[in-house]
Amino acid sequence: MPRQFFVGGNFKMNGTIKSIKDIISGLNDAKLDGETEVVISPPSLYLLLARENLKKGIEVAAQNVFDKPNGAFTGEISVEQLKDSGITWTILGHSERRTLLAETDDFVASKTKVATDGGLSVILCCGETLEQREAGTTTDVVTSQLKAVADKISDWSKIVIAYEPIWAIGTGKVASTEQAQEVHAAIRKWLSDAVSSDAAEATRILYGGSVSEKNCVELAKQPDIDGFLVGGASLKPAFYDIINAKA
Ligand code: G2H
Repeated sequence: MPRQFFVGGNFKMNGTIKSIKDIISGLNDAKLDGETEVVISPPSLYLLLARENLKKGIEVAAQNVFDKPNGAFTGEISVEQLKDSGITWTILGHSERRTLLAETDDFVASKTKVATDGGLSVILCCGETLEQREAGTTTDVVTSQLKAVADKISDWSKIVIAYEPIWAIGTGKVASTEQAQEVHAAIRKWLSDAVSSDAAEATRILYGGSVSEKNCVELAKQPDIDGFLVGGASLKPAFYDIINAKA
């Protein structure tokens, strides 16, 4: 079965009630490729607003979830609360959280397990720094981030992997199509070796890092690139072109 093209919009810590409503009404009215699965991820404060205003068929993702059930965890949001609000996805392991908030591979894996066990789908991010790329350790870094998850879960059917080289995030420096395809193929091979050939065949692997309406079409032609996780461009009408990259 061919893998369905997937485009996620990671708004990060951007937006206001007005600007998010504007983005949503733009998406509701835009002519979007019906073959592409689309998920948007506003800041947690605006998740419900997004869900209530967005048309059916486009899903909403949190940018994080905690790995414990409801309780005394100030500032956190649970899987149960997301599901109660109609939020069906969460991003986990974004490099901004790994770096700025010191999230470890193990913590990301624990959250991924609790999220998928609880019925959420997960956009699981991985990626290397410029130093790691220059040292030739990209595949080792990325696969060890993923191995931490494989050590805790065996069912990858609710996971979409997002490969996001840290040096390409928000910098305007997109990975070349060859660089991206090479890592995506390595991730797929790792899935085949470490999880199963079925998981390797079925799991979507997205590219993220300065994706724009200008570079998306070439990237989308690569055999192991199954979509994008889009940051800055997801706040603009360019997002429609990225959703339609395969059309
Ligand atoms: C990478 C990406 C979205 P941007 O973080 O997750 O952001 O497209 O702004 O580089």
